Amino acid sequence: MGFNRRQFLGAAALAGAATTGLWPGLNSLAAGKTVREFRLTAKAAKINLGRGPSFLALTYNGQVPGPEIRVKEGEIIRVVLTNQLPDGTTIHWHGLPVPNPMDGVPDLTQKAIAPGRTFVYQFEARPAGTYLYHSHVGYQLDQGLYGPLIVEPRRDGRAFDREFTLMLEDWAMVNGGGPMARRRRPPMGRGMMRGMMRGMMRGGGRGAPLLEPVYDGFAINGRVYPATRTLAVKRGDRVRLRLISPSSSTIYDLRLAGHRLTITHVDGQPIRPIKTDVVRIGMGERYDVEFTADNPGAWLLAAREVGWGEGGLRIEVRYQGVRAKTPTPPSFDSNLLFATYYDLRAARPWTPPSGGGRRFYPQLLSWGMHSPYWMINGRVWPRAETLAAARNDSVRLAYANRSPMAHPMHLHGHFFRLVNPKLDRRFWIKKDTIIVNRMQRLDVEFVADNPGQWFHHCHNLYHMVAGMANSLIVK
Ligand SMILES: [Cu+2]
Repeated sequence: MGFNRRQFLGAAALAGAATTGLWPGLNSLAAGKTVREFRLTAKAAKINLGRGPSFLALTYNGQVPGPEIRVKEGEIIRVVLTNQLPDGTTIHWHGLPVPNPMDGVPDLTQKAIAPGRTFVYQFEARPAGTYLYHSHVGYQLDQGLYGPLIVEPRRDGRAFDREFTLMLEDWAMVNGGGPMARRRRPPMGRGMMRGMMRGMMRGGGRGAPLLEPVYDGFAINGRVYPATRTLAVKRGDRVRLRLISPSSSTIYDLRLAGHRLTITHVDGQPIRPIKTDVVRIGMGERYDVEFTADNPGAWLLAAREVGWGEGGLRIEVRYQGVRAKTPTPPSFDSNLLFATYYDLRAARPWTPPSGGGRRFYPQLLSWGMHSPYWMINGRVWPRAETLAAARNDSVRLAYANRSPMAHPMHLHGHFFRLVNPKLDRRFWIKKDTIIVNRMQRLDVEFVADNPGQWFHHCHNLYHMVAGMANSLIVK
């Protein structure tokens, strides 16, 4: 997304002294640190994804995705957000453990910013990694309010020749975006379940949460193939892709034809590099992958949408000097190497905490058979449980998914570790969003070291709005 970055640096990157005294809890960060200021205006704008109709979406600065925010680890990010929407809005810095008042969850960490008003977010960019920012109000994320957020390490140990940031987007190309789509998709595509969901939709009534739209465009960086920007490589290049999913209700299996990928980071955090043919990426997840350009040609990086099948998300990777007209798509049929969460291990060992209490919270993920609601432990946000932890407690969340869909569960303000009984605890991987497959049991554990009340929810936006959320208080 170099084009976004240039445009943006000219307008906004300033260095200067941080303001002190304005932001509770941030004074200690101000002294002597470089402040990077970015100006974002949330507004409706007509967009075109290069294929299909032009339509009204919600945008930052008139573009989708929003401009790339890229800083160095330890710098202060300062974002001046002006709301030109007819409704309230906020920005959440997905994955970054920011101070609670900066976390951007309406009615939990701040009041939604009213139309016409401006709000300043300011926090230290740490740790390095691939993140995203997005609105946390209603369905605004599915209407276009998101952008990439990259925190570069002070020193990058991994050498590469080219880097591309790819935002993987699901779009309903109607005025107003996702939630305005007429066609909805039931949690299971066919049979009995579909009949039940139809009943639910009729019974839902006004103000009831929506089912996921049937998307008519899968875009990368705001462009639908073949209007996507081809990734140009040279033979011998080491290429890094930062894959980010701001999609609202699509999980992708991605594969690059002609190449094997090496995963180096999950949710921005380094792992021991591991080869894979397929990368599965859920809503809110990020993967940094690399490949060596050792197979000249024109190739497609393409996805299958898990549970839905229909392909659509794709982009071309083309070697310099290659004349082939049509790029070769990947096959998903042969015996493929598929690195799962449980195959991954952290790059560096960590020391599990010894002090602090222990908390254990079962989290049953379920679906209301006769209601349009999605639940954790049978409860619908905001009438949900509050999980409590004292500072530096070790907290375990034990997910049990008793529903017909996968749920990418996301915790704010913290990274958690995936409990992996096959592995020495010191190498458990660090994530902030994790797919819990249907009928799966999966545990995560974290140290509650960031005080405040934090949102915890399914990152399928339609499930979140339909109640699949609760909160964690760290005192
Ligand atoms: Cu869900």
